[in-house]
This record gives sequence, structure tokens and C-alpha cells, in this order.
Amino acid sequence: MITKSILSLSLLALSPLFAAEQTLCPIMVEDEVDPEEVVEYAGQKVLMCCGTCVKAWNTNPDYYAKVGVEMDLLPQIKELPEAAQKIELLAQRFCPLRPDSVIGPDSPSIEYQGQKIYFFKERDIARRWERDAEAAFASAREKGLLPQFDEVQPEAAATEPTTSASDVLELTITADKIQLAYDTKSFEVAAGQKVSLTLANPEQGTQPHNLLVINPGTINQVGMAANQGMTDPNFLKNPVPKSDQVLFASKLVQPGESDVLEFTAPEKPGTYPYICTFPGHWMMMRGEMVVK
Ligand SMILES: [Cu+2]
Repeated sequence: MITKSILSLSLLALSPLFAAEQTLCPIMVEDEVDPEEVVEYAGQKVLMCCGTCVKAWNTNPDYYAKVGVEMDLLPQIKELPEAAQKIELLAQRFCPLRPDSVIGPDSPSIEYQGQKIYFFKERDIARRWERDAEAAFASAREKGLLPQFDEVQPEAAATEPTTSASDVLELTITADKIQLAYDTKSFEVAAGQKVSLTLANPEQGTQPHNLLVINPGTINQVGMAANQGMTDPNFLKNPVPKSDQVLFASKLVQPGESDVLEFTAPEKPGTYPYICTFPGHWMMMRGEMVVK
């Protein structure tokens, strides 16, 4: 027994997975590090692949450290310094022309269709982007490199919490036409506030959906109960599982229809999930009602 545990301990020490060594550059994230290209950060050595990356890092070490940690590229940094923790990362992560190169707030940038686009190299802008900006933009968008242009979620406007519990919070949550998703992933409500929630299913939708507000931490329990009814035609007409965890449930809404669910928010503050319990949908189709 003792021999065995000693053996597995030494295997552990040998395994690169456990050695927590940095192997890839945090800026050109597909390139292996060069032990000569090194910077100090928060008392740790951070390796780069080349001098260009060292320079880029030095324009904003906290920013790149945070990106590197988020991408699991810097295992030697166990905790980011406070300055880095406070930084809000840009929506854009990589250069649209060099998808392996991380950009930062000090990278060269242009205004395009009302948004800022960052590039890894200044000279790429004239040489590669401006030659055919439309094509370059379309290609970068297709690759998901410019998330700052993703549609702004309508939830921001719809989900402002009303200030007083005596007002009715009215909101509409719309199911996606194709994907198993609600357009609103989260909304806030005051404890005990009245809520009038419209669940809309667009005409071009292909699936029926409902919306159940359930007790905190019970998604799997309620979801699995719904899956049980998958082969029961009666259940599928109104797939609300019999469970004490279900607080409020809409009707099953067919494409082109909607249902208004009226209820009073729980008195107990917390995060109450809402899910669609048409069998199979709950895995993806969910959001959170935050009771304050
Ligand atoms: Cu659904």
C-alpha cells in the first residue's frame, strides 16, 4: 500500500499536467514559450514566445495577466493582484487578422460601424484590413473574433428592477427561433413583488416551450422529472412535472403564440431558476430570476 502511494506520488510529480508549468505564450497563444523571453509578474516568471510579445505584455501587464489566467495559460499565477482583478476585459480577445494573437486596450484600433476593433499590429490595418475591410470584417465575424458586434441583448432594457415592491414588474421573455434559449437570461425582482411575465414563442419557431420558475438549486431535479414524461403524449400537452419545487408555470406555448404568467415573487431573496420543461429543453433553456 505504502509503495503504491509513493509510486503514484512520484508519477504525479512527473506529470506535466500537475507540474503547473507554462508552455504556451499568453499573447501569441499557439506558440511555445522561449525561456529567453521572460518578464516578471507578481513575483512569478512569465514566459513569452518572442520579443514582440514581451513588448505587448509590457504595455499592460495586468490586462494580459488576467487574460492569460482566464485562458488557463499561466498556471504559475495562483492569484491575480488586486489591480488585475478589477480590470474589465474587452469583449474582443484576439486580433481579427491574427486569430492566435491577444489584443489589449492599448493595441492599435479603429472605429468600425460604431465599435472599436483592435489589431495586434498597426501595419496590418493599412496593409490587410483596409484593402477590403468589408470582406475582412465578414470573415472575422464568421470566426467569432469580434463579439463586440454581437446583438445587444434586449434584456438590459426590459429587466431594470422596479424600485418598489408595489409596482407590477412587466416583462416579456421570448424564445429563440432556432436555439433552445430564452432571450432574457436573468432579471431582478423585489421580494414579494407582483410579476406579469409574458412568454412569447416567435412565429418562425419550431418548438413548443414553456417557462417554469422553480426553487433555487433544483434545475436537475425538475428537469429530470420532465424528461421522464418524454414518451407520454398526455404529459407532452402540458409538460409540467409534479414537483413541490415548481413555483410558477406557464402554459405550453406553440410557435406564434404567447402566454402571460402572473405571480408574486417569493419573499425569500435568492436566485430562482426558470426553465423550459418540454422534455430535453431544460438542459439549455434556462435563466435566473434574482429576488432581492
Ligand atoms: Cu422549450
